[in-house]
Amino acid sequence: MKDSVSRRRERFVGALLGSHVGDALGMPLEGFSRDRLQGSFGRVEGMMDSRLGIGTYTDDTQMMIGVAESLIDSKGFDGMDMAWRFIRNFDITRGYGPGTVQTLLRIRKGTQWNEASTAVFPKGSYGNGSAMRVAPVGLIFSGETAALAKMARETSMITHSHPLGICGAQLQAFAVGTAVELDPSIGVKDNRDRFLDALREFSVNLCDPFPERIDIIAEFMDSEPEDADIISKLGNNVVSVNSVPTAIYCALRHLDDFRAGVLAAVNLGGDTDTIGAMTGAILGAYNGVESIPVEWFDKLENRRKGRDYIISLAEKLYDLSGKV
Ligand code: R7I
Ligand code: MG
Ligand code: MG
Repeated sequence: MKDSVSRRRERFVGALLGSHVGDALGMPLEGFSRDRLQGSFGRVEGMMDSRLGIGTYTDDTQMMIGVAESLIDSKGFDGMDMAWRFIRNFDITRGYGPGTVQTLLRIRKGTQWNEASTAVFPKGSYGNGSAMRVAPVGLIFSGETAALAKMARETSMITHSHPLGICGAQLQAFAVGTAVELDPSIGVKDNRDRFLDALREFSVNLCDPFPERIDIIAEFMDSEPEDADIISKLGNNVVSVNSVPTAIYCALRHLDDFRAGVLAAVNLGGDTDTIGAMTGAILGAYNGVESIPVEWFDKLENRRKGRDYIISLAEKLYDLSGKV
């Protein structure tokens, strides 16, 4: 049996690579409604080729890399440094949200990192762009709820300063942090209950309608909702409140089965790469990198800042955790 240190390190790697896997699985399908997806492909069961190539990540993983790089090199949060990581890594072909593009352009032209996010939306964006990249924060602050919430807020402020954008990032970070803290040997049923209890307690401090979305997730756990129900009650689009709870639901439903969870997420259609990435981060944090199917692991893009680089970032985050 593996010792708990190496096991925890594998779970950090699982979270970051789990995000890459979910992103790459969803990338060819982003924007397809569930019905169009079903009509075109039937049920998706594996990684498909697409415009960027099989196993390639999008803005979700590219920005998560920026969050991790900045936390590691700054040994904590430095807003200007993180913003510039986003700018230096930026590759438009990976498919960025319009608000994020405009915000990063502003910062590049000299606006302060915490003043640029109203570039497009006067109250800041409530897209899911700050939740999709936040897994590193959940990992290094797992078990430290106040610090996790503060750090998730700060990383969100760079591009997503709307309260709903911030709360979405906080909830996703908390889900990743909770997943990495739970002991899988306790059993999936008990862990699901513990996870839900933790989410309920955490969501009390989040803006509406996040708390009620957690209640819906809990109700869904006691039933077998159809995809149409999940989409109508939790959502599957680029808005944070209509995607973070959906990813958490998919992860909780398949808590000990990485493959089933990310496939459930991607097959809902809509913002498939992002809901896939967020689900993959949670499930990778719970189950570890070994839970990622080998045929998917082998297909992950491994050029500059690809799979091996992401693994090295996860290991550095592990070394940093508890020290910031
Ligand atoms: O959140 P963001 O970075 O986009 C992320 C998405 C993911 O699916 C990625 O995979 C990538 O494809 O893009 O980009 P934003 O532009 O900040 O937000 C996304 C969208 O949410 C916007 O284009 C709007 O449609 C919507 N939105 C808002 N609409 C009205 N008012 C976000 N904030 C607002 C708002 O305040
Ligand atoms: Mg994307
Ligand atoms: Mg997306």
